[in-house]
Amino acid sequence: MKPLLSPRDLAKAIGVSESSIKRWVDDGAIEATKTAGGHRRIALSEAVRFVRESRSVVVRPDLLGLREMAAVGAELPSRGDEAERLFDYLKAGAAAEARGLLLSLYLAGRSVAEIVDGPLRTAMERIGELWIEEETGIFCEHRATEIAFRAVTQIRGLFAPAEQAPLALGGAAEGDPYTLPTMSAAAVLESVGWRAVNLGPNTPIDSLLLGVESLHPRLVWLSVSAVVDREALAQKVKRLVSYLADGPVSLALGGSALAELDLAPHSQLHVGEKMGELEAFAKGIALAAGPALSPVETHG
Ligand code: B12
Repeated sequence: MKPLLSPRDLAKAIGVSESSIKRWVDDGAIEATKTAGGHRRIALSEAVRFVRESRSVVVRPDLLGLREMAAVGAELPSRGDEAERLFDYLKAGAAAEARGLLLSLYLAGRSVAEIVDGPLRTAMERIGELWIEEETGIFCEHRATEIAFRAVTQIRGLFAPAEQAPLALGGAAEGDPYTLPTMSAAAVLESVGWRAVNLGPNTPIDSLLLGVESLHPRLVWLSVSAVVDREALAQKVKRLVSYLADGPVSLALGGSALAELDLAPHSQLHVGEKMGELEAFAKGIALAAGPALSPVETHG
């Protein structure tokens, strides 16, 4: 992906004149920096924000460093068919098409949370049923997970969180090998202006605590998609909750196996079934804390 674009690149990418882009920059509709020689340069994250908000059509995605979008063409599937189309790509191992579809949905204005909770989750659910009927099911599942992971990583790469943006830290619990949910949580948080440090799958709760002590995040997320020792993990999560209790750090929990832990409600504990809830929760924290914590840029 290109980190900085010239007005000419962006103009060609969305099929408008270079002078229009320069005018929008000068009017403040597009944020840009200037090179030592006085040339306007637009950050990719800003170009993406503009494309989404102005509902521009990307005609030359390669100029944004997003050539995968060309693989799906200009015609996006209708809402009801998105998951089906993604499932077909994931099942067939069509990596560029899968990435192109998810990127296109994002550039067309859908939020990261909507994409993850919608087509991505549904397509992965269907991928998860393949092993029951097909010998190649597990092969397909592993390949699809890798393709989806890379797609979410690529979307995450479109954000450039500001240094002063609030920090979130999280991962998948110990014994949990699932990579997509926790990576998606990081992408969702960055899409609404947070900085996110994802510790990834199989993160010991004690290591998460060490991370809290050293990084001082404002929000901690924990995704639980697989539980090995129910009792032991429930105890550790309870310890995490009481460690964070009454402090400034909020805890968000979710994941398809979270219910197995049977956690009692707690004022510091925010349980969600979808990424949309994590997004709303993060936005709420930033709003309640006022400008000191408010994300600088919001793309959601
Ligand atoms: C990929 C996958 C795997 C991969 C994961 C690889 C990887 N690198 O991540 C691997 C190969 C490890 C795997 C292993 C197994 N799997 Co598996 N797996 C899946 C699959 C297909 C997709 C999961 C996924 O990533 N989904 C995409 C994410 C984005 O969606 P999500 O997990 O639903 O998360 C959503 C919410 O929970 C929420 N959320 C998640 N985290 C958080 C966090 C916060 C804070 C919030 C607010 C919300 C939130 O938002 C997300 C988006 O809406 C699911 C299918 C399914 N129905 O889920 C099966 C599935 C979960 N697996 C299943 C099974 C049976 C297994 C195995 C037992 C298979 C085996 N015989 O070995 C093992 C067990 C592993 C273990 N240690 O427990 C079953 C579970 C059935 C059950 N309920 O018991 C499923 C449902 C498949 C099926 N239909 O049979 N699996």
